[in-house]
Amino acid sequence: MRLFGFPSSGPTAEVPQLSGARTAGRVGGANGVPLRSPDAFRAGFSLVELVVSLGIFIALTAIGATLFLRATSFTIESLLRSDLMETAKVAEERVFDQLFSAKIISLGALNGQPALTAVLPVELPVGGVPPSDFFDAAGQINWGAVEPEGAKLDLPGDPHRLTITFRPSGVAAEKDLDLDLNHDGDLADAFQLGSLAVKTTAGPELRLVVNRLVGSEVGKGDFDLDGDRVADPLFQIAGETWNDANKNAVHEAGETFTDSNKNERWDGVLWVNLLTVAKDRQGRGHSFVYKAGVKLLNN
Ligand SMILES: [Ca+2]
Ligand SMILES: [Ca+2]
Ligand SMILES: [Ca+2]
Ligand SMILES: [Ca+2]
Repeated sequence: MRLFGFPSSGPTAEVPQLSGARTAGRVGGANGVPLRSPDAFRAGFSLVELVVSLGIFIALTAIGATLFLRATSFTIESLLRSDLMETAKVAEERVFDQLFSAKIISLGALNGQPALTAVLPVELPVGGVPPSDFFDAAGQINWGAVEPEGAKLDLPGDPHRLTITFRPSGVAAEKDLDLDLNHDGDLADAFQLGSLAVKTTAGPELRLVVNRLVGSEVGKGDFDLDGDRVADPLFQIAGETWNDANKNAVHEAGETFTDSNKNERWDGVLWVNLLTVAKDRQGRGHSFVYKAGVKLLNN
């Protein structure tokens, strides 16, 4: 049976014929093989064939459309999740590029948000050959920041530092995202939503993870990002314990420490803990946690 066929057009075109009409066109041929008139080959298809063909066509179209929509939805969701991961990863890498050789000078709050301030080794003229160096004439590191006008020393009364902080721009509600972001078993909590801001003292502000970074829990502060029941602040300095004499959460020269690994110096790690969220086209919330640490050489 032909599933698909169309009658020829023009004056000789026929209307679809029923099977009974076809047999009327038969004539006897050699060896008893029935011959069909030329018109019989242009006979088209029967009404039953038409209905069956249409039914199959409609069913295949419906299945194809469903599969297409599911594939499209899956692709869009995958792209969103990939984007969430990528923005968090890029932010971590940009921050660590800056902090890899930095000296952390404070970990505190700026405008009520967690803020990390550091100085970096900067290359400055020292005279002679080579004409510039990361060390001064006495062999000390030139601590400062690269400002828009060039490398600057961080001096009392003339600060040049790098500050990384959280800039709030809205609120993310668990109920809206349908995600238990703080892993406490309910969807009743809300969090600040914003961006990671990176800025030198004189420089323009660079914003990362724009409007997708989750800050502190509204009314509570730090919370557990990854479900291990331990709070994960945006910035966290961990490592060997020390007597934090000036209470800035940073180990500095002169603050005594417990030298657990007996290498005669303080060993610490700066953790940057990021939680990113976004909603897909169907309104479903997605989240991604990215925690990474960089070893500090603060002494
Ligand atoms: Ca919750
Ligand atoms: Ca945790
Ligand atoms: Ca300290
Ligand atoms: Ca040590």
